[in-house]
Amino acid sequence: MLSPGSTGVLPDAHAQNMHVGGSKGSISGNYAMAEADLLIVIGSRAVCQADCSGIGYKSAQAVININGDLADAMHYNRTLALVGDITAVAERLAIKLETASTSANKSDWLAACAAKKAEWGAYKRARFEAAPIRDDVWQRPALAQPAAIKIVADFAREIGAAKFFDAGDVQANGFQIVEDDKTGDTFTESGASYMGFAASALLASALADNPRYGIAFTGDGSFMMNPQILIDGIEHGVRGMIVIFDNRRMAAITGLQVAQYGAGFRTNDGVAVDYVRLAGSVSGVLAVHGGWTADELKRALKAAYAHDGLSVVHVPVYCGEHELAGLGAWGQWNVGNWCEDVQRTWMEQDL
Ligand SMILES: Cc1ncc(C[n+]2csc(CCOP(=O)(O)OP(=O)(O)O)c2C)c(N)n1
Ligand SMILES: [Mg+2]
Repeated sequence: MLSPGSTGVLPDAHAQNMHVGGSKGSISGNYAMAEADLLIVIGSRAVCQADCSGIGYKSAQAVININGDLADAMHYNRTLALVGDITAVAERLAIKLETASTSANKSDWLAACAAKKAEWGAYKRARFEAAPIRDDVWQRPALAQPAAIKIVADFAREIGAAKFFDAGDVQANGFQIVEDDKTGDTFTESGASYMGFAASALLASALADNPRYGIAFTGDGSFMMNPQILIDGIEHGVRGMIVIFDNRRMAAITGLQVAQYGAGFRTNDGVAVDYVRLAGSVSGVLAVHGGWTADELKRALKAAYAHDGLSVVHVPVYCGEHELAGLGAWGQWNVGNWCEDVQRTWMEQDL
């Protein structure tokens, strides 16, 4: 089970990679978090995005925590802490395990996990392949965010680009979507809730000795926290792309409002912004419209990538109640009026 900051530590298709877990999480990752009777932590800081989402670890009877940080190693009760360099500890353990026999129920557990992973795979696919959905703001069908992000993530893999995910639904959908086979391909702000992180991270690549082409995935709300990146990006010679997923609202917050109170409140507006003209007004930036369909978005990404410098792609996305418009929340989040319940069940488990 991965935390959002550790996608790629094991290839995505590996049978024992149960995908991301936590308050957004996945069907398979959260299943493993809820059902495992032994928890082996490797290097986790146990912050909210990693494992304090209420879903873990209700069945765990014991913890082995391999960690370089003493405080993190002792985060849970009933812990055997193996403190030190993770690689060195893991290597010594692996040598010992070569001669040990596996427990009798291991294959049952792996089969149950594989079934949940297949369920998550089918659930994701339905959303990735969803046709554009009629949207009230755009007054026409537009791609939903999961489908649009998947297209851009696949393009990043094709060209070997680093992916930077901003705060909000863009990030939550992002780490649910990415299917990395190695570390270092995806960067999130790991729960710091720093709106504007993605564009800033892209700008930082201008300082690198060997800069890598990067794609910043950002929402309309987060992008407007830091639009000066367009000027600094040109000034410092960034090569990369900013993709703005525009739902004309702070959808992550609308989603919480609807889930907690049954209504959205002042997290959207009626002000249209033409991000192609806004970004295109900065000399040196190539700005293109991302279109309304998968094919149009793919063409826009190619055009943006062909520009030897900083480019911006404006992708209007659907936002609403349609079931294919989101990747779901599979955990319990310790926020707002949920806190009491989440904390009570957390304290009950005594881990
Ligand atoms: C400075 C700051 N204010 C408020 C928040 C809370 N917050 C987290 S995500 C988000 C909205 C993000 O909106 P957008 O970038 O448009 O992404 P969307 O959720 O719509 O995809 C807000 C307000 C924050 N993280 N940082
Ligand atoms: Mg938004």
